[in-house]
Amino acid sequence: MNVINFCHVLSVKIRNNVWMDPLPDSSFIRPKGQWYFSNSWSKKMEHDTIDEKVEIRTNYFKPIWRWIPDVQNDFAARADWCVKDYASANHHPVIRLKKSELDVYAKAGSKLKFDASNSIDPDDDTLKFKWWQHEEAGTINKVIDESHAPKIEFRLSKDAKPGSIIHLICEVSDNGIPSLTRYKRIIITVIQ
Ligand SMILES: [Ca+2]
Repeated sequence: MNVINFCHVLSVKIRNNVWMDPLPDSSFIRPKGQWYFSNSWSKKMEHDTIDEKVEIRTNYFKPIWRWIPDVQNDFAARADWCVKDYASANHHPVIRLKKSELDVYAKAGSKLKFDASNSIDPDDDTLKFKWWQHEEAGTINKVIDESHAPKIEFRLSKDAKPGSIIHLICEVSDNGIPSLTRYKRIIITVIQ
Protein backbone atom coordinates (compact mmCIF):
# COMPACT_ATOMS: atom_id res chain seq x y z
CA MET A 1 0.00 0.00 0.00
CA ASN A 2 1.22 3.48 -0.81
CA VAL A 3 2.35 4.91 2.52
CA ILE A 4 1.31 8.46 1.68
CA ASN A 5 -2.18 7.35 0.70
CA PHE A 6 -2.34 5.37 3.90
CA CYS A 7 -1.60 8.51 5.93
CA HIS A 8 -4.69 10.15 4.50
CA VAL A 9 -6.86 7.71 6.42
CA LEU A 10 -8.34 9.38 9.49
CA SER A 11 -7.57 8.22 13.01
CA VAL A 12 -9.29 5.06 14.15
CA LYS A 13 -10.83 4.21 17.49
CA ILE A 14 -8.60 1.78 19.36
CA ARG A 15 -10.47 1.58 22.64
CA ASN A 16 -12.62 3.88 24.77
CA ASN A 17 -11.57 7.48 24.18
CA VAL A 18 -8.35 6.41 22.44
CA TRP A 19 -8.02 7.34 18.77
CA MET A 20 -4.82 6.78 16.85
CA ASP A 21 -3.47 6.88 13.33
CA PRO A 22 -3.86 3.50 11.68
CA LEU A 23 -0.63 1.54 11.44
CA PRO A 24 0.81 0.63 8.03
CA ASP A 25 0.95 -2.99 9.22
CA SER A 26 -2.28 -4.98 9.44
CA SER A 27 -0.46 -7.93 11.06
CA PHE A 28 0.32 -6.01 14.25
CA ILE A 29 -2.17 -6.59 17.06
CA ARG A 30 -2.19 -3.77 19.58
CA PRO A 31 -1.45 -5.17 23.06
CA LYS A 32 -4.24 -5.57 25.56
CA GLY A 33 -3.81 -3.96 28.94
CA GLN A 34 -1.12 -1.38 29.61
CA TRP A 35 0.85 -0.07 26.66
CA TYR A 36 4.54 0.60 26.98
CA PHE A 37 7.17 1.66 24.50
CA SER A 38 8.54 -1.88 24.75
CA ASN A 39 5.36 -3.49 23.35
CA SER A 40 4.65 -0.81 20.75
CA TRP A 41 4.67 -1.22 17.01
CA SER A 42 7.50 1.31 16.68
CA LYS A 43 9.70 -0.72 19.05
CA LYS A 44 8.98 -3.87 17.06
CA MET A 45 9.91 -2.06 13.85
CA GLU A 46 13.10 -0.72 15.42
CA HIS A 47 14.63 -4.19 15.14
CA ASP A 48 13.65 -4.58 11.50
CA THR A 49 16.52 -3.58 9.24
CA ILE A 50 14.98 -4.61 5.91
CA ASP A 51 15.09 -1.50 3.70
CA GLU A 52 11.40 -1.68 2.85
CA LYS A 53 10.39 -1.88 6.53
CA VAL A 54 12.76 0.93 7.48
CA GLU A 55 11.17 3.11 4.80
CA ILE A 56 7.67 2.32 6.08
CA ARG A 57 8.67 3.23 9.63
CA THR A 58 10.51 6.38 8.52
CA ASN A 59 7.52 7.59 6.49
CA TYR A 60 5.04 6.78 9.24
CA PHE A 61 6.90 8.98 11.71
CA LYS A 62 7.72 11.75 9.23
CA PRO A 63 4.86 13.92 10.57
CA ILE A 64 6.86 14.00 13.83
CA TRP A 65 10.54 13.93 12.92
CA ARG A 66 10.37 16.51 10.16
CA TRP A 67 9.78 19.22 12.80
CA ILE A 68 12.38 18.10 15.36
CA PRO A 69 15.37 20.30 14.35
CA ASP A 70 13.13 23.40 14.45
CA VAL A 71 11.63 22.37 17.79
CA GLN A 72 15.10 21.85 19.28
CA ASN A 73 16.31 25.23 18.00
CA ASP A 74 13.18 26.88 19.35
CA PHE A 75 13.90 25.38 22.78
CA ALA A 76 17.56 26.47 22.61
CA ALA A 77 16.52 30.05 21.81
CA ARG A 78 14.06 30.10 24.71
CA ALA A 79 16.88 28.95 27.00
CA ASP A 80 18.97 31.86 25.71
CA TRP A 81 16.14 34.28 26.51
CA CYS A 82 16.45 33.22 30.17
CA VAL A 83 20.09 34.25 30.47
CA LYS A 84 20.85 36.77 27.69
CA ASP A 85 19.71 40.29 26.99
CA TYR A 86 17.38 40.82 24.02
CA ALA A 87 20.07 41.90 21.57
CA SER A 88 22.28 38.89 22.34
CA ALA A 89 19.59 36.30 21.69
CA ASN A 90 17.79 35.24 18.53
CA HIS A 91 14.08 35.78 17.85
CA HIS A 92 11.70 34.21 15.35
CA PRO A 93 10.92 35.65 11.94
CA VAL A 94 7.43 37.04 11.45
CA ILE A 95 5.67 35.71 8.34
CA ARG A 96 3.58 38.30 6.54
CA LEU A 97 1.53 37.03 3.65
CA LYS A 98 0.27 39.66 1.22
CA LYS A 99 -3.13 37.93 1.17
CA SER A 100 -3.76 37.09 4.77
CA GLU A 101 -6.53 34.50 4.41
CA LEU A 102 -5.36 31.02 5.28
CA ASP A 103 -8.47 29.25 3.96
CA VAL A 104 -8.54 29.48 0.19
CA TYR A 105 -11.23 28.13 -2.14
CA ALA A 106 -10.23 27.63 -5.75
CA LYS A 107 -11.60 25.95 -8.87
CA ALA A 108 -9.78 23.08 -10.54
CA GLY A 109 -7.40 24.46 -13.16
CA SER A 110 -7.12 27.87 -11.53
CA LYS A 111 -3.83 29.67 -10.94
CA LEU A 112 -2.84 30.49 -7.36
CA LYS A 113 -0.23 32.94 -6.11
CA PHE A 114 1.08 33.45 -2.60
CA ASP A 115 3.61 36.04 -1.49
CA ALA A 116 5.55 36.10 1.81
CA SER A 117 8.10 38.71 0.70
CA ASN A 118 6.90 41.20 3.35
CA SER A 119 8.09 38.86 6.12
CA ILE A 120 10.48 40.39 8.63
CA ASP A 121 12.92 39.38 11.30
CA PRO A 122 13.09 41.35 14.59
CA ASP A 123 16.90 40.93 14.61
CA ASP A 124 17.26 41.90 10.93
CA ASP A 125 18.52 38.43 10.12
CA THR A 126 18.57 37.15 6.56
CA LEU A 127 15.48 35.05 5.78
CA LYS A 128 15.19 31.78 3.90
CA PHE A 129 11.88 30.73 2.38
CA LYS A 130 10.47 27.30 1.71
CA TRP A 131 7.06 26.50 0.31
CA TRP A 132 6.00 22.87 0.42
CA GLN A 133 2.95 20.67 0.39
CA HIS A 134 2.08 18.90 3.64
CA GLU A 135 0.84 15.79 1.89
CA GLU A 136 -0.12 13.76 4.94
CA ALA A 137 -2.61 16.43 6.00
CA GLY A 138 -4.35 16.84 2.65
CA THR A 139 -6.23 14.58 0.28
CA ILE A 140 -4.22 15.05 -2.94
CA ASN A 141 -0.74 13.65 -3.43
CA LYS A 142 2.00 15.99 -4.51
CA VAL A 143 0.74 18.77 -6.75
CA ILE A 144 3.12 21.52 -5.68
CA ASP A 145 6.86 21.48 -6.22
CA GLU A 146 8.95 22.74 -3.30
CA SER A 147 10.07 26.32 -3.83
CA HIS A 148 12.63 28.50 -2.06
CA ALA A 149 11.54 31.88 -3.40
CA PRO A 150 9.57 34.38 -1.28
CA LYS A 151 6.66 33.95 -3.72
CA ILE A 152 5.05 30.87 -5.18
CA GLU A 153 2.73 30.46 -8.14
CA PHE A 154 1.15 27.26 -9.41
CA ARG A 155 -1.90 25.98 -11.21
CA LEU A 156 -4.30 23.41 -9.80
CA SER A 157 -4.86 20.39 -11.99
CA LYS A 158 -7.98 20.54 -14.15
CA ASP A 159 -8.72 17.05 -12.87
CA ALA A 160 -8.68 18.05 -9.18
CA LYS A 161 -11.91 16.83 -7.62
CA PRO A 162 -14.17 19.31 -5.81
CA GLY A 163 -13.75 18.87 -2.06
CA SER A 164 -10.09 17.89 -2.37
CA ILE A 165 -7.81 19.62 0.09
CA ILE A 166 -4.19 20.77 -0.23
CA HIS A 167 -2.19 21.96 2.75
CA LEU A 168 0.45 24.44 1.59
CA ILE A 169 3.15 25.35 4.12
CA CYS A 170 5.09 28.60 4.04
CA GLU A 171 8.23 28.09 6.11
CA VAL A 172 10.52 31.02 6.91
CA SER A 173 13.85 30.56 8.72
CA ASP A 174 16.43 33.10 9.82
CA ASN A 175 20.23 32.82 9.90
CA GLY A 176 20.51 33.66 13.59
CA ILE A 177 22.02 31.33 16.18
CA PRO A 178 20.21 29.06 16.68
CA SER A 179 18.33 29.38 13.40
CA LEU A 180 14.62 29.89 14.09
CA THR A 181 11.68 29.00 11.90
CA ARG A 182 8.06 30.05 11.67
CA TYR A 183 5.27 28.51 9.58
CA LYS A 184 1.99 29.49 8.00
CA ARG A 185 -0.39 26.87 6.69
CA ILE A 186 -2.72 27.70 3.84
CA ILE A 187 -5.54 25.21 3.30
CA ILE A 188 -6.73 25.15 -0.28
CA THR A 189 -10.10 23.52 -0.95
CA VAL A 190 -11.04 22.71 -4.53
CA ILE A 191 -14.52 23.92 -5.44
CA GLN A 192 -16.74 23.54 -8.52
CA1 LIG B 1 16.02 36.30 14.24
